[in-house]
Amino acid sequence: MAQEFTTNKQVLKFVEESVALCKPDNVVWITGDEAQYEALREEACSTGEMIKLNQELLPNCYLHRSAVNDVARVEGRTFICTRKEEDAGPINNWMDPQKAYKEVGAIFEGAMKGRTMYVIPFSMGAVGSKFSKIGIELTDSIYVVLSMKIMTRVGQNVLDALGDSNDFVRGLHSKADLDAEKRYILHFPEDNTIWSVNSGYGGNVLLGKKCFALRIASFQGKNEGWMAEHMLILGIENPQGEVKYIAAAFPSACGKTNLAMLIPPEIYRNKGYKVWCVGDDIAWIRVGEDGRLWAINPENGFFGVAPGTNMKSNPNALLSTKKDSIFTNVVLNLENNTVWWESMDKNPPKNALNWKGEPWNAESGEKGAHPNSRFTAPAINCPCISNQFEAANGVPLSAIVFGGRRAKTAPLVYQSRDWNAGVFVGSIMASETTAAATGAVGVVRRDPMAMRPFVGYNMADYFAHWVEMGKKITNKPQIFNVNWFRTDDEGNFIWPGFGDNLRVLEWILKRCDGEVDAKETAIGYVPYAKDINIEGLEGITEQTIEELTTVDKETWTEETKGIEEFYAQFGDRLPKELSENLATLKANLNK
Ligand code: OXD
Ligand code: MN
Repeated sequence: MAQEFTTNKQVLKFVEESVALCKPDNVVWITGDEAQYEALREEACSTGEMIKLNQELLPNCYLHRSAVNDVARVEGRTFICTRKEEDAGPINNWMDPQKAYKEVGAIFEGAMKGRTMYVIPFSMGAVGSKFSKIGIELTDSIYVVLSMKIMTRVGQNVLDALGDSNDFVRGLHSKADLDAEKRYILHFPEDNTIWSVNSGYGGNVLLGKKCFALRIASFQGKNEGWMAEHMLILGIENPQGEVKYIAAAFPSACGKTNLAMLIPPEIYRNKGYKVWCVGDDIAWIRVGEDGRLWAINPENGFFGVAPGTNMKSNPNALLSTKKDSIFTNVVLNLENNTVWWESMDKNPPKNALNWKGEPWNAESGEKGAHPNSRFTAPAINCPCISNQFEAANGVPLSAIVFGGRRAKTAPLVYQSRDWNAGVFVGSIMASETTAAATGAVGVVRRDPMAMRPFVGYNMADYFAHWVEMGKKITNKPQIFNVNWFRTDDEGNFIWPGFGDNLRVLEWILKRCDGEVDAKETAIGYVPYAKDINIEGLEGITEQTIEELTTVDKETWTEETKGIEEFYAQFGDRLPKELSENLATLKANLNK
């Protein structure tokens, strides 16, 4: 009986209506009880949905393979269903909500026949914190249940915290037939509702993540005066033991997880610097009573890109996956029943299955793991998880950082002149596309605040919301842009990246504290080469830093044309603060 879990009429109604639509054979409420999870793991292993890995080397870890046509977010099939099309804006796909409920409802009709519907009550943010939000996801996938357990806080205590309130997001997911032609990821921000059908890929089906914590939450944030951003949050502890926090937005698969968990270079470690990870993907940000911005990570785990994660690039992430984790679309090492992916180490297994489950050998020259293969790991496993990870009010932000993957244009780092100039900097972000979404890889596209695929309403209004927020923050963080990906004429990255990015973050914090001067350029302030600490860094000289921080007028003049084109789509809805900043940039470039 559902009433044993909650008497919340709205929750019961949502479940009943969804049962009537999807017609599952059974309904199971997820209580957070370990015995229930264990039974589900066993069931998933018995059907082949998951594979139990070596329990000595990887306790409580499992491998899952998605359908081969279902390996990434599908932006082309992701819709914002607002009553008015203009409220979804020119960047989002839009569908009329009535049409969406009807047409996609027909796909959900009877989709769970012969299956079980799982009811997952989950909290984004610590259960009961006033900054947290609750959702109920209904799904026919055990993989989703077990992944949601890692990525969010799940269970009876969430229903108890919700009580009789109607303030929860309704998420309905069915794998249906995994038919790519009938795959839809629909958001109804005006109804607090998400529908996802015909996919089993995490980014499309773990509804707490992109769908709720970014698309629906960004809409809620606009209405309620806060912000939901595609940002990592990290704390930098100096040798005196003071911790300062930075939130940073990068497009998908551009190294947010690596930056969030970075290991300081040796000379910093020796001095006593430490880096603490609060979150690697999403930040919910509010203005605190002290007029500063405070951020929480609403998630409970990491859904990280596996290839490229290794003991050099990100030991903390790799160590986070050593227990209680789920791997998706990686190589299965048949020699010891563990997992492997490209560049995990230099020893690909000889006897192995690739991400599709086919016999595979590295000598074939083909990749064994899918480029967007993932690990889903509990945040508490991370050796550098911040002691503020659960803090109900979050952490205060000293700086906001934007960054993209740009071979030329953007310098290693620059600081915006003020808040609105910072909003402009975020709005003009561009990056080369990656495998995290379906489509061509390596194409430069505008990805404002790294939120292009994730703003749940008109992006022009989202920019306006940033400008509005600026008026409420009396103690503003400074805003910066970084680019770790500048290349030389041979296409090699110039900046070493990874742990050495701390050298740039150190400059950023010094700027926040007014400890160093900077050079004014057309786009903002760049460092004097001497102020980036290159001690102990092989092959990098002050001259290299000079090169990395140049602002080339010609390239930037070209860039302004792209910005103008991008802005033109928003017409009159574009906030004047942004057109003014574009005009300033053009004037600066003409000086
Ligand atoms: C992610 C993404 O999975 O941005 O975090 O695609
Ligand atoms: Mn992301």
